[in-house]
Amino acid sequence: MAGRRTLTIIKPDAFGAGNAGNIVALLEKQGFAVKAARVMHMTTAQAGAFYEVHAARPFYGELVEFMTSGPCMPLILEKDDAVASLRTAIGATDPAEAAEGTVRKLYAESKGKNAIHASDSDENAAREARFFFAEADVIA
Ligand code: DGI
Repeated sequence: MAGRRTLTIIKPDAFGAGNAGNIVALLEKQGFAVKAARVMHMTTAQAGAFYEVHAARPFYGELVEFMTSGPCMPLILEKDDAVASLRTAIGATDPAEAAEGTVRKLYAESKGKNAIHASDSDENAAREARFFFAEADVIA
C-alpha cells in the first residue's frame, strides 16, 4: 500500500521570491496536510549528502550550488498516496514540460531552478524526512 507521507522542499528560488506561502496554500487546497516544516539555509555538505544519488550526474555541482544559494523550506506532507499525488502536483522537472496548474508550471523558471523537490518513492520519502526532521518535530 502506498504511504500517506512525503517530503517536499520549497527550493531557494521559490522561497527567495516569496512564493512559499502560495505553494503551501496550493498544496493544502489539493488536500495535503502539513505535518512538519522548517526554514533553513543548507550547507554544501548537507545539499551534497541530500542529492548524493545524483553525484555522478553532470549537473550535480550546479544543483548543490543552487540548493545552498539561499534559504529553503522542507516540509512533510500527508495525503492518501502522498508520493504519487505530490509528484503530479509539482509537475515535470523542466517547467517547460510541466502541466498547467502545477507548482513548477506556476513558479519554476528552468530545469535547474525548478521551485520544488518531491520524494520519488515511499522509501526515499522516509529517508528524506529523517534527513530534515527528528521524530519529535513531526505531528503524529
Ligand atoms: O525528481 P525531480 O526533481 O523532478 O528531478 P530529478 O530527480 O531528475 O533531478 C533532481 C534535480 O536535479 C532537479 O529537480 C533539478 C536538478 N536537475 C535535473 N536535471 C538537470 C538539473 N539541473 C540542471 N541544472 N540541469 C539538468 O539537466
